[in-house]
Amino acid sequence: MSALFGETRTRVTASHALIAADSHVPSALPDFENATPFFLISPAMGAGLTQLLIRFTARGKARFSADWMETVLYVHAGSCQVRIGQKTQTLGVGGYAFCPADMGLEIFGARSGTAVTAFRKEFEPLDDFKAPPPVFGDATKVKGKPFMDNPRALLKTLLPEDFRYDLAMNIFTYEPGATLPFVETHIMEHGLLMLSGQGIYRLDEQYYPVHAGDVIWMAPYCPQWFVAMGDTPASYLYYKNVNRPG
Ligand code: UGY
Ligand code: MN
Repeated sequence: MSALFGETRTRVTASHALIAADSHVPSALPDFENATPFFLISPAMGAGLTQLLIRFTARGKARFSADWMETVLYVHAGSCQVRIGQKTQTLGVGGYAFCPADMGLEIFGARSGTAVTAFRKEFEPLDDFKAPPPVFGDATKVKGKPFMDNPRALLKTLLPEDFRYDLAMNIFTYEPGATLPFVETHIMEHGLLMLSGQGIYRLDEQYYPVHAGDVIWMAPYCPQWFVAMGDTPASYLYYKNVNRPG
């Protein structure tokens, strides 16, 4: 969108935000080399998570040290290597990884043009459950399941459905015209990246045109609904906090 008259689709409210690519502003971090972080969702706006886009140039690397934060990341362009503890894996487009709290995470050997989205939150232990182990995966190999019996709205659940994990990362893909079946209003929070296609997102009382590259934050209890539009399927990656009492 032209900024000639200060226009953008970006909106930030107390219950939700739409961050369009034309309003991204880079940060810099000491453990990032040939890698630029963009903090698109963070506690600074009232969110319980941080959603970070990392753009790499050749041989880019980024490191998060071991602390109370856990990280789940998804590669949406290019390729890189990811090390968690003793394990290293090469991730291409669709590759993902979960790094538990108290473990360090390194991304290195990135190709120029690599883009990674990372969701980070403070880990919430649960009663007698042990800490969750690291995960590496490839979303292109995960089968989508019809959401509420609709084969035109497919949901891929990327992390194990296991009470040790207090977050989920999923991919929702809608055929043109398919919708979220009702206006969801729930205690869980979302961070979201539109991966492809376009549609209309209802957030609270507003209806927003959205397309690939847009980022959305939905606070707990933000009413939400989506319809895919256009000639191609619309797909989004999203984070959700799960498996813990409110
Ligand atoms: O998992 C979810 O809450 C999902 N159905 N929400 C959403 O797509 N906005
Ligand atoms: Mn939801």
